Amino acid sequence: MLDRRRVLAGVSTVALASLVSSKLWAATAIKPDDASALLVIDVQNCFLPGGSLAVKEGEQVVPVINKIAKSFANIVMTQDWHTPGHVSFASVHSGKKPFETIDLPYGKQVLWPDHCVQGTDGAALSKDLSIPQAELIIRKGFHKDVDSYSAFLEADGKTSTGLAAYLKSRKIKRVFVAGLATDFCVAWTALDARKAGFEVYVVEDACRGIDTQGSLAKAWADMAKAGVKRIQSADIAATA
Ligand code: VGL
Ligand code: ZN
Repeated sequence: MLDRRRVLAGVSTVALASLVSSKLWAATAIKPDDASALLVIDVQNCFLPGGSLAVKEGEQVVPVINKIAKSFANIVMTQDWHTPGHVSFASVHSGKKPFETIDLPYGKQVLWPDHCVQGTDGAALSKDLSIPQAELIIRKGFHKDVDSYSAFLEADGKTSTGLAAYLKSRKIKRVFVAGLATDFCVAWTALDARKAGFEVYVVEDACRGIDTQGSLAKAWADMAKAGVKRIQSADIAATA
């Protein structure tokens, strides 16, 4: 029986519920604290327009990262930092082209155009980043025969960059990951951060992906399964 009173009661319950949830939402905007760190991954010229491994819309992450950075007391940046002739470059494997894969002793490796060679302008961080308070820059991928998408562990799965120990000694419990590329260095960093015991958030609109052979969808699925939280920059409270 659906009389007028009952319909009205139903409407007001819905209205009340949405009011409460919007209030709750405002109250639960994420506030980075002293135990939180922002990890800014590989915002380097090679991955930006005109770069040798340019990520589509890569430049769009820069203003978003600059904005959220204001909410963090702790920020670490990373730099992909390869030797000339690095094993991840298609140019050193005869007959291979960029985006093809090969089997290396540590597993499958996607081959890339030459990029982020140590000391070159392509390897430099974007001049448009404005994060003077960043306290550490982790360079990775500097062993000629091993790649390192992750800021924590090289692709052999065992050589550490030292980042987990650094963050733990600084009493960091939560990491927020942003940068390039969502499906490689961001995702591998987020997954290794979970393995190292951190609470992990990936800020989706502060990242862009390469998306080769389904890599972007797979990365989000792997991250969801590992308990990585997918958020937007607007979910982060505006001040620290
Ligand atoms: C990256 C491919 C090769 C990244 C680095 O920063 O995501 N992708 N090297
Ligand atoms: Zn690389």
